[in-house]
Amino acid sequence: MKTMFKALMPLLALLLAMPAHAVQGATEDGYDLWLRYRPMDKAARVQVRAAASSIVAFGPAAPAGSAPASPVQAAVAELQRGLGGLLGKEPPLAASVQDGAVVLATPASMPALSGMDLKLETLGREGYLLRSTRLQGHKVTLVAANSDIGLLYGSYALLRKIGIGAEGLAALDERSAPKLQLRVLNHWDNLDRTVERGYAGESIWNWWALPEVRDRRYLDYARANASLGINGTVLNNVNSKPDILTAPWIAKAAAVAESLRPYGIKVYLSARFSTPLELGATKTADPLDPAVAAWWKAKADEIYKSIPDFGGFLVKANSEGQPGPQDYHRSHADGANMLAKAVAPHKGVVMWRAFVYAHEKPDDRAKQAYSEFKPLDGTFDANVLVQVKNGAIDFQPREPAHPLFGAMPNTPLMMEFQITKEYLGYATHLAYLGTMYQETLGTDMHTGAGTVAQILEAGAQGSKLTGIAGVANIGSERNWSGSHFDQANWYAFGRLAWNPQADARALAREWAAQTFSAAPAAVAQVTDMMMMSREAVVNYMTPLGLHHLMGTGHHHGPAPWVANLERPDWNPVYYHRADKGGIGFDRSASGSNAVAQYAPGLARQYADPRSTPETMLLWFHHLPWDYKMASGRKLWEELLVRYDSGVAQVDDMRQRWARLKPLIDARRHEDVAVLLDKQYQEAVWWRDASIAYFQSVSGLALPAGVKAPGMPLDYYKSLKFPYAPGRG
Ligand code: BDP
Repeated sequence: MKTMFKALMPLLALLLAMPAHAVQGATEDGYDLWLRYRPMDKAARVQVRAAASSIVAFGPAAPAGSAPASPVQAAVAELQRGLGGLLGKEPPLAASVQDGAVVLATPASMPALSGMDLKLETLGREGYLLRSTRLQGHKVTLVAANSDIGLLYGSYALLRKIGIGAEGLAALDERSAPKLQLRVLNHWDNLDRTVERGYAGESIWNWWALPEVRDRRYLDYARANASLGINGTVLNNVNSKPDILTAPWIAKAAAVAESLRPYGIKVYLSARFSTPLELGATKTADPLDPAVAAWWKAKADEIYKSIPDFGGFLVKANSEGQPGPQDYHRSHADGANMLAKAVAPHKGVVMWRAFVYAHEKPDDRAKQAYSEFKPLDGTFDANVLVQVKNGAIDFQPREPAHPLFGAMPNTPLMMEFQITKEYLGYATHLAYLGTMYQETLGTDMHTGAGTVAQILEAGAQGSKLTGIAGVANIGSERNWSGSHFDQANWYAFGRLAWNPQADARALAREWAAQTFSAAPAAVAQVTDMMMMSREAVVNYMTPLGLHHLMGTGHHHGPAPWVANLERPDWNPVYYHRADKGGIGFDRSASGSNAVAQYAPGLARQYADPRSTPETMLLWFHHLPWDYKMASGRKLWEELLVRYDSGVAQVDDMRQRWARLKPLIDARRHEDVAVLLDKQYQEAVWWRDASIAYFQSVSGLALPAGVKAPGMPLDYYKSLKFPYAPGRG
């Protein structure tokens, strides 16, 4: 007994030393996301309570038990829930301003604000101000905004501040307004509830049961998004079906829109360009045909009758087999403008995707979007945004920023990031994408307009439209995203949509504190894991600028050997071009000259392997295997080092996570540990298969100390995954 007690002593000591928030929730399943609101430690509770002991809001309160019907009701409900959880006691609603109250007010609901020099005009429609101040003689925590939705965003910001353990509220003075106007999720959700490139179960939209049955989850979805400032969602896949625009489906979309509206989230739909033709309503889908334009106009009117604040259409046209205006020898602008005219009277927008490439064109796939869209600059209607993927190929683990950013100054460009990890290990691999997003957003395009973030924020000449989209990683699994850490990518996307210049590390820290534990040791360790995670994936999958090496169709696992697909630009060999002489895609002037699509400053940098960042070396250059790298190693050796370091980084993450066990609730700790083990195995697989293949083409020996692949190349080639998820 005595020895047992002795053995348990260190654990006991650890438990006693831990703050209250560290060890709760042994059975947490991740459903609560970052809105967990677990009790703070006592000292902090006392402090915060003094500044948040009641809530004062104006306007009708929500009837008990019913879902909020307005942003203010949503804000009150969230403050009660959040402060109730964090402080252990739900603050009551007070009828008038009193000491210690959280007061939610706009100049309209509280005219006194106008005389207080709060500079609310700097906040725009959606911004907010948080301030400890005196109001009607009382010391209060003021959440002020110009609109009710600003109050909701401000309330979430206040809860976030408290949740991450920021110092007391006594000297609070913070203002924030979103830098982009449209902050939108793109669901690639099909009408049969499958999700294209989804790894988190079925679609959360239970289309079959809608519109009568509204899953309670829609409300939690709205809360999570509003907490980040996301204000739009495209409900269905860009590979769209005509049915979505028929009356029964419009009714379903309207029901979802109604659930999301109190949270400031507008619904958009992906439209298939040939819809009227396929529904038999017109004889063509030619955008210049008056009957076609009239059909779309009437359709828009019909949608707006059910969804008065409908956001508009997202369109994938003439891309990967989707129909589009080019089928009728019309331009992308002809197509987009026809749809834009249909929604314009209702203040809707068209988000027209620039993700186009055609195998009939022998040109480098990386060049095609720019070649097609740049000449159209300035020809789009005022309510069209061109939605551009972060890079010129396709959501690879690392891509240089798309050359279109900064190249179309007269057209509002919208960023499209992928949150779901189609090419970064599905929901299995830990890869925090905040760093990836920041890398693109922080790229100076050398056009004189600054970084991609600044270009997005500035928008187009003479237009106020700005925006960003993220392909959602949300599904019906309890933890929403397929793994706990993938929630961080939704979070980081949303926070960067609000402020594209935010710092990925700061966001990781915020997320970790709210999601796992606010204990400083846990936050630090989780943040460090997140910050190294994406580079680890790049290292074991696509180091040094390699890209598009994944398995065919499902995109799972390595397949650099694939060379037999119908379209050349679907084959990995098209991208890595490895042979006896060397490896990499020559996009300099001696090759495809894709570098010339960048502004001169950047083009010069990318044109020369010596000035190209090594992380993108083989994206832009084909180099001999013995090319001398900055490290002094030969390219072949460097490649091997990178593969090894990717695997080692996953092992490191695994060990860091194991050490966190005492600080993380048991179930989620176990969930993550299991996935890290699987990630490790898959990292080894990527390394081994890639080395086996590149060795087979280079004919080079493995230097001493490099572990040989575990299996012969043919083994890796023989692996098949007919049931991999996400095929839609
Ligand atoms: C690719 C996906 C495919 C999408 C396409 C797109 O593999 O499922 O339809 O992007 O963005 O990466 O349209």
